[in-house]
Amino acid sequence: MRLVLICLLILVLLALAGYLFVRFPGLFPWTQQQTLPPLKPDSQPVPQTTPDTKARTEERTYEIRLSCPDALPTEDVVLVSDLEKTWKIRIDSALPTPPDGYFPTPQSVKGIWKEQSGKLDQVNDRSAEWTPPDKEGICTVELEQTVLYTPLKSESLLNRRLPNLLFRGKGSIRFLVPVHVSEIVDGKVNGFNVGKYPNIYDEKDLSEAAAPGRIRSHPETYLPPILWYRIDETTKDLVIAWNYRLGEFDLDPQYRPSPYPHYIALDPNILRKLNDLKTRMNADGILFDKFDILYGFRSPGYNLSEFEKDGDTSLKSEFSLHMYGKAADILVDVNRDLVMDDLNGDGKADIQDARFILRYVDELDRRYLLDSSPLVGGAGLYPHHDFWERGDVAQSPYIHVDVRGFVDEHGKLIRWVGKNTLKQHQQSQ
Ligand SMILES: [Ca+2]
Ligand SMILES: [Ca+2]
Repeated sequence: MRLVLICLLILVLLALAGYLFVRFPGLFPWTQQQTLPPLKPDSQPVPQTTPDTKARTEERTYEIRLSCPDALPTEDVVLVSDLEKTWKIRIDSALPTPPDGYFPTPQSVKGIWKEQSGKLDQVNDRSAEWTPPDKEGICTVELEQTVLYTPLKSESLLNRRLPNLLFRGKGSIRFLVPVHVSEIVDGKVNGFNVGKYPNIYDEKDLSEAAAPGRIRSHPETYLPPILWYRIDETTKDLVIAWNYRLGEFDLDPQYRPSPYPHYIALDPNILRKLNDLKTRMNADGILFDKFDILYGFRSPGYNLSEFEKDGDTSLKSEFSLHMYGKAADILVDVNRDLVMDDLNGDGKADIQDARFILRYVDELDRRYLLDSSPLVGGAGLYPHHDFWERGDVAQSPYIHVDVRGFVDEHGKLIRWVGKNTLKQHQQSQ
């Protein structure tokens, strides 16, 4: 009986101790470390199906390449050749790719387009449309984009704690906006003398032309240019198409000094034609990077004054297509001695080397004619240029090409051989 009472007392004490332990654990501090171990926060793998907002996010950068599919190809600046047009901009580069262990498609792609000037409309995350401003200059359009990748579910189950990956990308494209003809007042724009274009509807002006009938039949070719590109220290070296720089189409300031800014007209088709010609010649193994341009644009202010000053020896004509930005006098000069290279391999650099290029121009122009392309044009062979104002610079044979857009009244390509001006010049000394 006494033993039973002792057992009952022990049971009551144990029950009381159990009650106190559950109800007031603080009374048993020596037991807490064992009974309440701290939980490790990452001890339980959490399967992911959507971006884990609690997961660590690692940031990376990448580069975006933008291009304008309607423009001349260049890595540098887009030559805006139409102020009314809306220019499409697209992303040429692919989205960044994540390393192994991530969903192959991003969880989100967000883009913000920004324009310095002009009007910009975002079409979607991959493209936008830009309309030029009224003001000339270089305008930059930028795209900032973020691309979020999340780890694959299996990676989490394997207890590999991969972070979310957030790629930040940046890209930009520049446009060279020309000034409109309406800014030319009294033949001048920002101090630069453009001069006065001959009037194609004036019989007196037409009477000076070598072939007035052709001008009457194709007035659109001889209307004063609408757009004018500013050339100064910041724009002269801009690559506007393939490897051609804007300043190459300007008069050489070394020999014709006049302070910047200069302004030139430039038909993008003359650049396309030079590139077609170069590509065709390269295909035949005649390797060079680009043509050297003796003359690109010549303002009427310069061209007509030279014509009037020295009409007998000058090669400049009253309705020269150089005044319309539709012509270029070119040579191939890989060895950089300012003289046409010996392209036909006969050991001499003379008019035969210019004729060698002309055969390719003939082939191109016949193709353009079949395609009714506006790139069809005239071409002339010259044994020497007429840069008397250039002092002792070496003389070179060269070829004139243009994109007048028509052939003669008999349907034949317009071709001519220039005067041997060096001889005439020397005789006149
Ligand atoms: Ca040479
Ligand atoms: Ca030769």
